[in-house]
Amino acid sequence: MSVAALHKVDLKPKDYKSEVSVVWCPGCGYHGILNSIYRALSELGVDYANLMAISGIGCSSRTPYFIKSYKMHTLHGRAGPVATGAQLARPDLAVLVTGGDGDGFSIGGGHMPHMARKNVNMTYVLYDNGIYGLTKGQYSPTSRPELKAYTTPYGGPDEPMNPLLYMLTYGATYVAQGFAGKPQICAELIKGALEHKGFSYVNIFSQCPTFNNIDTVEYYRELVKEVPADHDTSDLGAAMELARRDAEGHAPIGLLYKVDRPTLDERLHKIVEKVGGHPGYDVNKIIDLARP
Ligand SMILES: Cc1ncc(C[n+]2csc(CCOP(=O)(O)OP(=O)(O)O)c2C)c(N)n1
Ligand code: SF4
Repeated sequence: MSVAALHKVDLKPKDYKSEVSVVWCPGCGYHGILNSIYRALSELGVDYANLMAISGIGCSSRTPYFIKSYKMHTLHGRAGPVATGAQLARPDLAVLVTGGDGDGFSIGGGHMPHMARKNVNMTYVLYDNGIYGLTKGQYSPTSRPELKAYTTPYGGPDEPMNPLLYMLTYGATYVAQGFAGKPQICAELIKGALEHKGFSYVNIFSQCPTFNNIDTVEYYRELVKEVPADHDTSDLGAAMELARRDAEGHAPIGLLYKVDRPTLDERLHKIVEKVGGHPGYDVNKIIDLARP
């Protein structure tokens, strides 16, 4: 996140609520994630005049409506590229992307590697409920084959992908995982992600009681296990090992990986500086190059 947005105001979590009422089903894990976002913003003292919340399409992508900030509700799978544009145009803004597993890793899967690899200075919170919620329950890239869903009435024909392992492979500089049923941990992880300079990714397991009848709160409670206190968060190999899950199949929750690397806007700025670029540059010099 841009330092320009941090530690600027003294606001309570509720002060980040917009005037729009939350539309999610009762019992949806997204309520917990949203509250964790409010809490993280409040604890960091983020000035909402410098905050840009951007989403794709899905239940999770409704999040920006509920946050007091500048915002964009874009197209399915395209929140990341739109956010990259916003961040590069205004590196002083804090950019927060929210979206679902279908939005991020199905239709948006082509953009994920490049946001991470380029180390775009923004935070991506992915609400992972193992289903397409808004379109009434089709299986997603994180669904387990056991899930009998709308388009897979006999179960899924393939294995789920591993969001954490993908992001570690793509080169994200902050990779964490939470569970909506543990809002305190989620708030801490989102806070760390927002504070981090670089591409930060937080995967949050979240129950969809309306359409996913196997990834329940109880299932996730059994699934997750906190990252060991002695885990070295600068060790990529150790982070990948955790992401692959332990012998009992537990999914890690906590911070897996965090390193410092120059961000895309820093690198671009250096290039502009090197060539002496400035807003008043005479564009005719470039046009002249094309003359026969
Ligand atoms: C280009 C395009 N294809 C398909 C859709 C239909 N669509 C709307 S939301 C959605 C997926 C929602 O699932 P997910 O991204 O996991 O978010 P959730 O609703 O579970 O939060 C799809 C396929 C669309 N809006 N645009
Ligand atoms: S359909 Fe599922 S993901 Fe969407 S609001 Fe309802 S419970 Fe949440």
